Amino acid sequence: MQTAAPQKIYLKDYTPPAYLVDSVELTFKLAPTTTRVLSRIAFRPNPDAQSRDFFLHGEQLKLISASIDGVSITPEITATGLTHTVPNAPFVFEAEVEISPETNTALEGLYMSNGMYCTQCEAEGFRKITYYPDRPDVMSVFTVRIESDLPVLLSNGNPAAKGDGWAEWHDPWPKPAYLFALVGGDLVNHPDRFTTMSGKDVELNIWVRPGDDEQKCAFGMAALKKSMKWDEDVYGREYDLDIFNIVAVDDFNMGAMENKGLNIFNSSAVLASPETSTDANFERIEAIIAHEYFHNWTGNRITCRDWFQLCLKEGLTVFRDQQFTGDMRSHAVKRIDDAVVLRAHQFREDNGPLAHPVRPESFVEINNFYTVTVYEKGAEIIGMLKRLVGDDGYKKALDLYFDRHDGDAATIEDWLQVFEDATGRDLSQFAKWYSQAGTPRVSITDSYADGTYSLTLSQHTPATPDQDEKTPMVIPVAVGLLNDNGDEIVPTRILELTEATQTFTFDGLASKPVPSILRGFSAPVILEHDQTNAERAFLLAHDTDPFNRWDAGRTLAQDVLIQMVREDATPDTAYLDGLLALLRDDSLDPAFRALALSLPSQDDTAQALVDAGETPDPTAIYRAHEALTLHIAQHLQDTLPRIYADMMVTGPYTPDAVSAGKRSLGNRMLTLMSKLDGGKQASQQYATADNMTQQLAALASLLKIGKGADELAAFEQRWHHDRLVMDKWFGLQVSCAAPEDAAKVAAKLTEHPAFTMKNPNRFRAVFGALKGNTAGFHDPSGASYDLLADWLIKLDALNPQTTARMSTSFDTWKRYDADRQTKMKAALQRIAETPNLSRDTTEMVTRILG
Ligand code: 0A1
Ligand code: ZN
Repeated sequence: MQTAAPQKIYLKDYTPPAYLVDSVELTFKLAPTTTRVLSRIAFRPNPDAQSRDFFLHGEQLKLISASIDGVSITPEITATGLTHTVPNAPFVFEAEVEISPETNTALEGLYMSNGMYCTQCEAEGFRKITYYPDRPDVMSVFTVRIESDLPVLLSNGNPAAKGDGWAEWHDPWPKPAYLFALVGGDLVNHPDRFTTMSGKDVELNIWVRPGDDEQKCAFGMAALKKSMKWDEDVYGREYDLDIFNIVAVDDFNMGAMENKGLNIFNSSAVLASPETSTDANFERIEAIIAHEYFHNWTGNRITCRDWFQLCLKEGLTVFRDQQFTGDMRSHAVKRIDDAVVLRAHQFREDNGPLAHPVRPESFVEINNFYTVTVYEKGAEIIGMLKRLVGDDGYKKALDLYFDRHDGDAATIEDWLQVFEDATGRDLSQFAKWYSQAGTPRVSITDSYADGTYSLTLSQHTPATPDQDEKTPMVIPVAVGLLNDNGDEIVPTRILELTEATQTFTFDGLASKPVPSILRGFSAPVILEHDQTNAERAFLLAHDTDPFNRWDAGRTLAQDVLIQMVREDATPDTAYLDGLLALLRDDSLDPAFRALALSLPSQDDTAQALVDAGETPDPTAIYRAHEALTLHIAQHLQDTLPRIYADMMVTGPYTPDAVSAGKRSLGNRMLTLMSKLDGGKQASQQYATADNMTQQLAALASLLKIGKGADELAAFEQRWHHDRLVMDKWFGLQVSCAAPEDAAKVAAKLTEHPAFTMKNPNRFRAVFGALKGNTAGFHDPSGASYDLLADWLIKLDALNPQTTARMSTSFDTWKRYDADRQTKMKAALQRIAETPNLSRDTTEMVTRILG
C-alpha cells in the first residue's frame, strides 16, 4: 500500500465533530486471523459543528458490508477511513469488518498475546478495530457482545448476560473510543471485593494466564484497594461500576492502560512476588495500579477534548499517583525519586531536539507524545499550582473541576479556569508553563547589609526547536534561611518569581544567612547558584528540608565529578566527610541515606558539562564515576560492614517502604564493599538471599567488578521459565558491562534463544539497558550505535511505536565530539532511509536529526 506523506496536525485547527454518537453496539466474532466486528452506531448531527462531512476513521480493515438506516451502501474508502453521504438527521450506521489479531505485531488495536485476545486503543487504535469517529471528544455508551470458545470474555462496564460461547457487557458511562477494551482468553482470576464510601459493593478481579502467575496478584490487589480508598479520602472520588477488572498481558507497548472498568496491564506492572520482584518493582506496581485507577476520574469521567490536551489527564493523574506514593511511603524519598527521574529524562528531553511544550502545538503521530514532558513536567505544573494557591485553594479548584466537567471532554483552558474561579487568582502568565518548552534556568546572587539579606533571582529559558523567544514564567521558589550554627532562622517561604530579575529581602537578621533555595524542588528548573563546596557540605549536614539536604550532596558530587573529569583530581574531602557523617547518622531514614550515597548518573554529568560549555567525553566520565565510587568505598570502609549488618532485615520478606529502605542502603553498602573485597560479601549475599532485591543487587555488584559468571549461569538455570525475571537477566548483563564490552554483550544476547523482538519488555531489557550504559552506548567504536540502528530497523516493520520510542536513545547526539556525532548521525540517517519506515519512527528520527 502507498503510504501518504506524513501529515502534521495542529492544535489551532481543532474543529468540533460533525456528528455525535448516542450509542454503539459491537459484536466480536473472535478468530485469530479472521475476526469479524459488527457495529451499529447511532449518529446525530452535532448542532455545534462547522461542517456536515461524514468521515469515519478506519485503518487496515476489510469492509464486508455497510448500511445506513438499514439500506446497504458502498462507501468511499481511503487508507485512513470512510466517507459517504448521510441524512441531515439522526441515523444508524452499520458495518461488518474483518481484522486479523494474530498478525497484529504493532500491539495496537485488537491483537493476540500468548493465545489471549486483547486491545490497546489509546490513542488512535480503535480505528484498527472498526470504522468510527476515533477522537476523544466523541463520547458514547457502548454495548459489546463477544463470541468465542475461550472461557473468559471481558469488556468495559458491567456484565449484562452470558452463555455458552458468548458474553455481553454494557458500559453506562459515555466514553471515547480510546477507552474501549476487550479481552478473551483462558484466564484465572484473583478475586476480591471493595465497599465504596456510599456503601456500594464492587467486585474486583485480577486476571492472569494459569500457571505461576496466580501467586503474584495479591500485592496488586492490595494496591488497588488502597488506591480506591485513597481516592475517596483525599479527592472524594468513588468508583462507579459494579465490577473492576485488571488483566495482565505479556506483550504490551507501555506500562498499563486505564480502559473503563477493564484496565489492561503489562504483566511487569502488576505481577509481583518476593522471589521474582525487586523492591523497586513493588513500588512501581503500586504506583501504576494507582495511576490507572485514578484515571477513572481524571481521564475517563473527565476526558480530553483532543490529543493536544493529553497532559490534562496525564499530568494530573501522575501528580495524584505521586501524592499517593508519598502518603503510602515517604514524602521526602518520593520527592527525591521524582526529581531524579525528571532531571534524568525530562531535562534531557527539554534540552535536546525533541523538546516540546507540555501541551504540544502540532504532531505527526500522537503516540510520539506520550513523553516525560507531558507526563512528568505536566505533573510538576500541577504541583506548582498547588504551591501557589495553597492546599485549600487546590481542594476548592479540584472540587469545582469534578462538578463542572464531569462527563466532559475538557481542555487546559477549562482546567485553569476552575483554578481562577475557585481562588480568584489570575493564571494568564502561569499558563505559559503549558506552551513554553525548555527548562528555565534560575540564577542566584545575594548580599547582606545592616540586618537585611537580599536575594536576587533571574530567570532565563534557552531556545528550543520552533521556539526562539521565551518570556518570563511564574516560578514558585521555596526558600529557607539557616544561620552559621545550622539553625533555621527563616522557615520555608514561597517567593514568586514572575519577572526576568527580581530581588527579595529578608529583614532583621543578625548575620549573613546560608540560603536553602528551591526547597522540595518547588519548580522544575535548573538552579545556577555559585555556592562553595563548604556551603554545600554545610547544607548537606544541616538543611532541615530533606530534598535540599540531599540535593546539596548531589550538587557537591557533581562538582567533584566534573573536577575529576577535567583534571583527574582527587575528590574533595569535604564531600567524603559529609557522606561519612550522613551514613553514620542513624536517626536518618535508611532510604534517604541510600539516595544521598548514590552518584548523579553519568548522563547527568554529561549534561552538566554541556551546561558548563564543554564537550563531554563519556569514557572520561565513566572513569571519574568509577574512581569516585572507589574513593567513597575507601573513605567509608570502616563503617560499611556495620551499616551493612544493621540493614539486614530479619524475618520473611515484606515489600513495605521501611524494609525496602533498609535493603536499599544495605545493597548500596554491598556495592561499595565489593570494590574492596573482590566480591566476597556479594557472592555470599547472592547465595543466601531469599528475595529478588538482594539477589539481583548481589549479582549486579559482582558483574560490575567483572565477576559473577557462575551466578549468572545459575540465575538463568533457575529462572529460565519466568519471562519477567529473565528480562532482568538480559538487562543486567548489558547495564553492568564494561563500556568497551557493552555492544558485544548486547549483540550476543540477541542471539540467545529467549530473545525476541516481538515482546517489547524483552527488547527494552536489552536495548534500554544499552542506552542506560552511557559509556557503553557512546563507546568510541560506535558499535552500540550500529547495533541499535540495525535492530530498530528490524523492529520498525513489526512494532513502530516501540521503535520510535527507543530511537530517542540518540537524542543527545549533538552534545558529543565530531567523531561520535558523525557516527550517530550516520546511524540515524540509515534508519531514516529505510524503505517503508513507519510514520512513528520517521517523525522521531526527523526531529532528532533536526
Ligand atoms: N494512558 C496510559 C498510557 C498508555 C498510552 C498509550 C498506550 O498505547 C499507545 C498505552 C498506554 C497511561 O497513562 O497509563
Ligand atoms: Zn496515565
